[in-house]
Amino acid sequence: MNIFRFVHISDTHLGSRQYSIKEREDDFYDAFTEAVQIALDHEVDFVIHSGDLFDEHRPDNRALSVFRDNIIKLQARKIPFYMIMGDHDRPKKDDIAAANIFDFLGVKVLGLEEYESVLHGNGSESILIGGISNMKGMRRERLKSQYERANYEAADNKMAILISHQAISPYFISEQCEATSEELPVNFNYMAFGHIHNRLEKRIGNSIFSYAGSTEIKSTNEIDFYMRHGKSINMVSVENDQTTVEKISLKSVRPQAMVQGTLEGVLKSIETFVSKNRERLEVKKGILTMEIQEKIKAIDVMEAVSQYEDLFLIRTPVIKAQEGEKHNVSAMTDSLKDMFLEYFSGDEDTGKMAYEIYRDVMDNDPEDAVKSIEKRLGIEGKL
Ligand SMILES: [Mn+2]
Repeated sequence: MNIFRFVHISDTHLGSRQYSIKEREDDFYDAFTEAVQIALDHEVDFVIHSGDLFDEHRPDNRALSVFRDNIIKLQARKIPFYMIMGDHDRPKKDDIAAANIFDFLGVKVLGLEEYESVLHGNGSESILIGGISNMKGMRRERLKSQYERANYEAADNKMAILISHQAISPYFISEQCEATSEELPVNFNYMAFGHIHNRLEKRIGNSIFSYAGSTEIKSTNEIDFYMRHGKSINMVSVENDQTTVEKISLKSVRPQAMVQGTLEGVLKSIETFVSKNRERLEVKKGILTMEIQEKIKAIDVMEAVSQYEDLFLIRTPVIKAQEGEKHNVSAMTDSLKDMFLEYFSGDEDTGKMAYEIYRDVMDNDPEDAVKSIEKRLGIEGKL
């Protein structure tokens, strides 16, 4: 029988603690545990994870133990866990991936520096699983040739899945993308992608390309999408050249309300949110983020919203009293490049340079970052 069923999970960011709230760390564990339970309940053949399993390359011990506990459950049913590294959990050059510690429990980390594959199953009843960990910064230029290699290998296999963790245009702001959709391989039945936290699914010819999305809300700019579509994982089946994907919603995700305006306006918005989402809030208390656009003391705002303490964990409000200080709360984490340009306003070259140096540091191992910065400043080898 040539059919394989698996779940595609992504961007679980175990160990992440949003807003420094203790409950927010547990939420990421809950969502991952729920995702694994779905895999167990559906008796899948294997699990695919497309990167950012952990929030950091040296995860906290709790994050490691939550991962271990879940992998033990999968191992007991002989369900292997195939994964790659995202930009968050990719180890430094001379280290191994944290997830590698659990290789004896059926965890297989694919392709750290180049494309790598395994066959799941036997002979004619097998499926090729190829993967390449996140390639950005200095590694980015190698991505295209690795995709070509992957494509070449997939052509020889009847059924094949690719796992990758990249920003692909036009699905994301092009300045932050490492490849375009035209550069993707075409011979895979399913392309399991990670990195973009809002879910996306595209049919490309006979194949399906999908960002499964993060399992919890990692950043405030995911809140809108979450409130409309929820968070989910993909249940995928590949049968010869037919691929089908079903989105399965996660129930453990904590709802979040982000509201702004005068105190009176904010109170109205909260009321609307509560009446629309009461069911979700009864599963798990929500988180309330407020920006108050009038002159008022934070303590008075907290007093006014104290009636919602049973439904929300309430964050200290941001008060924006002055005209001109107003800005959209959800836009806070949008284009970082614009923030740099704004900071160096009037000096566009310096703004651009600062942003590029920032990217050098974020995207590379330390030695590579230093090299890249020296090159930018024209002082290569002079230090
Ligand atoms: Mn991520």
